Amino acid sequence: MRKIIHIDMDAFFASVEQRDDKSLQGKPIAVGSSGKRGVISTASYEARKYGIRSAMPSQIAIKKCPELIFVPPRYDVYKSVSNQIRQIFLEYTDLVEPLSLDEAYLDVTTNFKNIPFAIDVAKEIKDRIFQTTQLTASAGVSINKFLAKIASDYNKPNGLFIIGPKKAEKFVESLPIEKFFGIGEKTAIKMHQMNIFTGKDLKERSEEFLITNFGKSGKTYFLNARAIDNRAVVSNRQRKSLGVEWTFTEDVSSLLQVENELIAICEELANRIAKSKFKGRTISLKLKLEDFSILTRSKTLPNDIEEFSVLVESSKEMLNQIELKQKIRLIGVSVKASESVGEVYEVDRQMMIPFEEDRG
Ligand code: TTP
Ligand code: MG
Repeated sequence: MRKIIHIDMDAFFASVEQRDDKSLQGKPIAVGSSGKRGVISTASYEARKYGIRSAMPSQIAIKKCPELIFVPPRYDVYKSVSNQIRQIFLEYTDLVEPLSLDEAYLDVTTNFKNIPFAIDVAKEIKDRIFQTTQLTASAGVSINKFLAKIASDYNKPNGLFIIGPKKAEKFVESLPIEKFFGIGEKTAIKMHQMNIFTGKDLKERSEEFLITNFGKSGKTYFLNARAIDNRAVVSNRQRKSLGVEWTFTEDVSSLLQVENELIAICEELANRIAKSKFKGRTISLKLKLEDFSILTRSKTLPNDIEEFSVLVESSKEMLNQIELKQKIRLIGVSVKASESVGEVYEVDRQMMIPFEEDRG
């Protein structure tokens, strides 16, 4: 039986800002820009009471809470806090798998301090995080990643929740399917139409049924419904892809303007590929259209993609094959990793939304 902990900082960017500026404490704040195209990275718990959430357009947030205070992001500070908490994790185990700046799985089945109960490791880590950073984290403890992550979310903020081996199956039965790993909005709707609302409903369906209807994920749902998740905690994850994208200040229809931006994006991407020594052969072009729908095209080349000229050529070719019926809101190019290359995982997700905004 494994002992897995999932740690997730509370309202991470916002808590850092409130920590460093007393005048923001106890107030509804959002990290991001209030501009016309601004999107919120995260909101303080005070702001969440108004229904403000990550990824929400700032203009909508202001309508919900006119006194909302906007704070620009300071990634270097978040990154250094992220390093501080990572150092704490590494005092307990080598098996640390970061998912983003503020979140990680730890396998503490055996741990450097020989602490027998995982819940005690989690308590200690939470305390150490608070002493070191003056920030709170929530921790979930369980027998696998799937349940540990659900547990950390259970008593947020400053939560500590354990789903022990004996209670795991019952717990999963009562879980709404939206909480299952990999079940997003679309899949949830499909499941509801099949009268699947809880883990129990899911468990009553056969493996064949789930695979027929949900493909490979069906197998995962089948196992998870039985509280099984055999994924290992993997340290030093491989970076899966490297990409650059850009949101236009105004939606554009001019192909020339799109191509010019594509060139700038490929330049930036080529720089990043060179810096990180990233290796990949599959290049993808992504377009977000004015109705927010997303179009992607991919192409795999015979060799690792390094050069700017190759990036531009391939992405232009893909762009030209698309028949555009709408204006373009966002354009992005990314390269996917070749299977066998080892590259330390870096965190990009948080950077995405504000990054677009910074440039926009
Ligand atoms: P989360 O852990 O998802 O959120 P959170 O820490 O703000 O709040 P919670 O207490 O619910 O854990 O993400 C961590 C940080 O990543 C968050 O502070 C800001 C950033 N982020 C974005 O920039 N965009 C996003 O869409 C999300 C979800 C997070
Ligand atoms: Mg968090």
